[in-house]
Amino acid sequence: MSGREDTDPFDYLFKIVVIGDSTVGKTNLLSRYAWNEFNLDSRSTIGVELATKWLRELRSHVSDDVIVMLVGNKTDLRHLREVSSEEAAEYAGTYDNNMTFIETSALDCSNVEQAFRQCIHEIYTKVTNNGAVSSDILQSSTLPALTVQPTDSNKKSCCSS
Ligand SMILES: Nc1nc2c(ncn2[C@@H]2O[C@H](COP(=O)(O)OP(=O)(O)OP(=O)(O)O)[C@@H](O)[C@H]2O)c(=O)[nH]1
Ligand SMILES: [Mg+2]
Repeated sequence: MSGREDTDPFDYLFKIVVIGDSTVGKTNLLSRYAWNEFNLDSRSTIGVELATKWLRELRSHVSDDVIVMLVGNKTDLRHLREVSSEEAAEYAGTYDNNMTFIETSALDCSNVEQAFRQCIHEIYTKVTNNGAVSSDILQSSTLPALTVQPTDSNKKSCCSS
């Protein structure tokens, strides 16, 4: 794109905020996606605390444009499941909530890459549909393929040795 600095490798910069109750696996989801790392004994993150009624809080503080995805983590702990996939999907899909739903395991890598890719893709689609891209992209009949660069160029693929 014209005017872009040679040193800037990005066309877009999207911010993803991971919120939820303590110990649900937010830090490990991020570290699994970004560095393919998992920590069985991770320390609690000291920072933003949005655990209580987080969805209502989130909706009241952000614009309607924000993409929200409901992630059910720790699917590897099958025997401890408390909410069925169907129940969660139904909750996510209600008109008021209007969220994509996905289940993941940061431990065994299930759907981690897919969750972030889907989220990024939804943001990208929304941004481009809102006309926030240059007209040369909008004028093409098909949008260019979306390439998601890993945070770390040395990142291994999920669960590879
Ligand atoms: N079995 C299993 N354990 C997980 C998974 N994800 C995280 N854990 C474990 O759950 C615990 C908490 O994980 P964290 O990623 O620190 O949780 P968090 O949501 O960041 O917690 P806070 O920082 O306190 O809000 C750690 O012992 C992790 O090893 C998962 O997918 N499966
Ligand atoms: Mg954390």
